[in-house]
Amino acid sequence: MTATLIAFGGNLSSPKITFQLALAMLIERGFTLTARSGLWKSPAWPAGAGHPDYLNAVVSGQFDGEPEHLMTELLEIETALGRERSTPNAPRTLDLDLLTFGNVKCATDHLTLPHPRMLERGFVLIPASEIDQKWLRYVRALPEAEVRATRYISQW
Ligand code: PH2
Ligand code: MG
Ligand code: MG
Repeated sequence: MTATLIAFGGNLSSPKITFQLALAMLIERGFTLTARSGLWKSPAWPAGAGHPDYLNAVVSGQFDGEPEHLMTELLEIETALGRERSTPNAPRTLDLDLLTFGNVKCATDHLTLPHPRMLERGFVLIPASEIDQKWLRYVRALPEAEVRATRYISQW
């Protein structure tokens, strides 16, 4: 079993319900949940495109298998829950990003670990820091306005 961190995001339909369904599907596929952040709301990044606000969350857990296998499961769950792929950063029902997988470092066409942009995004780092305080130092390095614009909503 390998410890792993997964980010959830969405800004179409009902992301809270979609996240609940996605987590249940992930558990059915062999993921063991150890902790989950609350639900956080933030403006769509990058600013100015006029896209709806996002809901985001991060979960940690254990997975028995290769990171590519987990990545395949994440992509299948996204598709099953209505994700359509159009242009980068287009609004989406569900985005499941593999952030870390044990100490694995890799960069292939399908998967880069750790996630290359995770240290730049408040909507990932703020929920992640609820689970593990080691991410707080990166939250402190974010622009203050970004932190203030990321609001706690509820458990889910
Ligand atoms: N995901 C994106 C693009 N922009 N903005 C926020 N606030 N949250 C996201 O999860 C997000 C985004 C593409 O994955
Ligand atoms: Mg993403
Ligand atoms: Mg993604």
